[in-house]
Amino acid sequence: TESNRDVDLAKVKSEILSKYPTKVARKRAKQILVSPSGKGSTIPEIGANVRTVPGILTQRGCCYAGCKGVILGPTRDVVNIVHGPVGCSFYAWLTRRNQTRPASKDAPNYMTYCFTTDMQDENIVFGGEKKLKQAIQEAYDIFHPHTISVFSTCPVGLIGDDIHSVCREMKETLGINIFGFSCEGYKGVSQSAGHHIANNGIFKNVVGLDDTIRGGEFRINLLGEYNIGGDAFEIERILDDCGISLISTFSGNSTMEQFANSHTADLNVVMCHRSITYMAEMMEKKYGMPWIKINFIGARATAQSLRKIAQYFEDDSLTARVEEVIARELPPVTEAMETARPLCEGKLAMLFVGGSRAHHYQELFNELGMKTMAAGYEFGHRDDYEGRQVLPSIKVDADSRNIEELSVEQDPDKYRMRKTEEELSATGQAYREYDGLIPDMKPNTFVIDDISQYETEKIIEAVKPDVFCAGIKEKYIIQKSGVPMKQLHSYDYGGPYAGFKGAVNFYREITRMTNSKVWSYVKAPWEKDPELTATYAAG
Ligand code: CFM
Ligand code: HCA
Repeated sequence: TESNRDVDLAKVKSEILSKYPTKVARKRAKQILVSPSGKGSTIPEIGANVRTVPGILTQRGCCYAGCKGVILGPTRDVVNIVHGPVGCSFYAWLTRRNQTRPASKDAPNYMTYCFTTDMQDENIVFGGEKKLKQAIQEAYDIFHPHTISVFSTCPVGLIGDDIHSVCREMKETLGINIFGFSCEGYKGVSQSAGHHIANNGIFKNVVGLDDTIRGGEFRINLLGEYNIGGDAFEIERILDDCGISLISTFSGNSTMEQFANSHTADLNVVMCHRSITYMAEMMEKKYGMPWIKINFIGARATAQSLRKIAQYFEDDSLTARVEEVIARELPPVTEAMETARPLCEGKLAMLFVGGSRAHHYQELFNELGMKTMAAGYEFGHRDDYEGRQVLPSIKVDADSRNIEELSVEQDPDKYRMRKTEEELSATGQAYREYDGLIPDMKPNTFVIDDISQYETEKIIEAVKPDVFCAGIKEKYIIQKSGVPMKQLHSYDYGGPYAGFKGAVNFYREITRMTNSKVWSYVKAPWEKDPELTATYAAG
């Protein structure tokens, strides 16, 4: 079956909703938007960051996944102990493809290990604090790490173990940095709560502990880049070529030492707004460090982001160097784009991923001339969808910035980080960023929050996209319906897809997938099984 771009999406929506109980339908109606295009005041509201109705098969994960797996997962020199049943820890063992490159052969890298207290029934009844203490001691005796962190999973919250007092006690006893995260899986409605807990914990316990990473003229932190499939390596390469010093990345290819020094940078650049803007805002408030939003997914977006960083520093030599790098990097990317485009142009994509990629990856599909027919986040908040106004930052003299602790109140003018609206219009720089998924959608498209398996199948049936992007739980049902499926979480063992080289990899991958004939031989369950079709029709 051919893809169908002219399908009546409002009808598809009402068909989907008609199968739900009234209350569920009312809730889902707010989370499914048809043709949400339009900028400025016409941006529609979306229901987001709300509880999934029990019984619906969601793509979402839990708070613990967001804290331990996502934010702390890519940091190699911390022993992450999961306090909970072994299954919780095993779940998070190398399932996210965050790569790492230790500085030397002897530098610590605990990422390949899986540490857990392995709580048993007996610990649930009598408490697990002793066991946690023992686990910390054992990890210390075997590995001698400089940092240990502890993550609570659901049962710990239910029985009330005080992991923080255990951490404090062991920190005192062992003389190393030990801290805990109360990131029980059930907290919040998705991974998102875990991001927030992780940000707060790193900020409180690590950021600002050290200031020995020196040197570099243009010092930045890259926030919200997790080195999936080696993305951070490509971005590191580009920044290095531009002469921009990366003090720390939160948290792709990272170390605790980098976090500890991150407050000494001049600027925070934020890539995944969903998971890490908390950190940018806390650093702005406490250390007076401005932040800007960037995106290294897509060749044009990468070039634009580099220019935005250079613009912030207002330095001619940096600007020249950035332009040199762009001029050198773009031609081979453009060539690859031009080769891929005739094979991809006009095809349809659907993207349902986490909290920022369903938006960022549309850049790459645009470059291929493909239309994103439907997109949505698992756990994005309204600002990720609708966008929020971000005023450009003004340069702050790093020397006048008190990196110990800035009191914003003391001298608001000196430490003001963002231009006011009056200043913007005075400079003619009346540019306000309005960044969000909905403003970028084309007419006759869907935006769907927390899409379910049932909705996924119905939309595939109606539209038959040329490629569907999501995660491992969705992969095989999508392929069984005869649609090529690209994982945008793990990249299916491919990547990197960020930066210039990443764009070329992505063009090739999507060209290969959308031009393969094998998918036309697969019959969807509803195509080959009349009984199933009848069951569906009967609802
Ligand atoms: Fe940010 Fe991420 Fe994402 Fe995310 Fe994630 Fe991820 Fe994702 Mo999976 S931090 S919101 S919680 S970009 S793990 S690297 S791929 S769902 S879209
Ligand atoms: C997570 C991590 C995840 C899962 C990906 C997937 C990732 O949310 O726990 O479902 O394929 O990127 O690894 O988002």
